[in-house]
Amino acid sequence: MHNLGRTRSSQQSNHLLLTADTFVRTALPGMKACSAVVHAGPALGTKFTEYTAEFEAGGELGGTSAQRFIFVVEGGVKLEVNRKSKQLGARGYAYLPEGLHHRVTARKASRVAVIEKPYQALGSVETPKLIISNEDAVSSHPLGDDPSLQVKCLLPDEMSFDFAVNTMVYQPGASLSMVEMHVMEHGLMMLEGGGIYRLGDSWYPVTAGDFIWMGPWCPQWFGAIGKVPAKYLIYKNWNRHPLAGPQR
Ligand code: UGY
Ligand code: MN
Repeated sequence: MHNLGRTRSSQQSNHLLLTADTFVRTALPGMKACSAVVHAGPALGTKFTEYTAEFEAGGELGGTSAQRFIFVVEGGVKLEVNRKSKQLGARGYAYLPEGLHHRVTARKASRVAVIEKPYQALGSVETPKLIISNEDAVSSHPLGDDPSLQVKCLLPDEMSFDFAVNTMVYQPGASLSMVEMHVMEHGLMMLEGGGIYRLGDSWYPVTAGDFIWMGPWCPQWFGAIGKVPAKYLIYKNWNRHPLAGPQR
């Protein structure tokens, strides 16, 4: 049925909500049998890029000059790096340092969240190394003292990393304990369930498949609604002084 121009998607100066009905697919250089739904990038004012790579069977991701983080949302991919080959199933992820040549291919139709960011070096601190893992292998901790809101940090707590990627799982009825306002920006992919996201001065119903960008100091709060837990994958810039930059 025609929706007469209505959508939950919304673009505002300090946040963006993109719902699947408004996704537009595009090819990025080097992609084969694969397309990208670009959710956020410098054209929006961000310091990172995030997109969903949608692979057909036999598809391949293109290259990047930046550091890259991939998270398998659905299906599975083969990662070839350092003359080794590794299969990443659902919830498998990898951190690929800037300049490390690699190939990502899919034998079956798959969806992968891809985050890319030019690396911001930190004096003499050594640059981060390759990581290949699965979210299932990471232990969770409660946010604050609320056991109904569990966080998994997918990257190590080390200053060498200039960004963080976490998953957050809210039991039905759980919420952030405060309206957060902070210098970091976020890229957020709703993976399961849903609820209400406060972004700036608006409250949005959100559900699995949605993407949200939150700019620096964007007021943000989430409460999970429904009978199943709500889960999202969330990026933030991290570990760098606010005066650091430009990145290149
Ligand atoms: O890490 C965070 O800043 C996180 N608590 N923000 C969010 O969930 N909107
Ligand atoms: Mn936050």
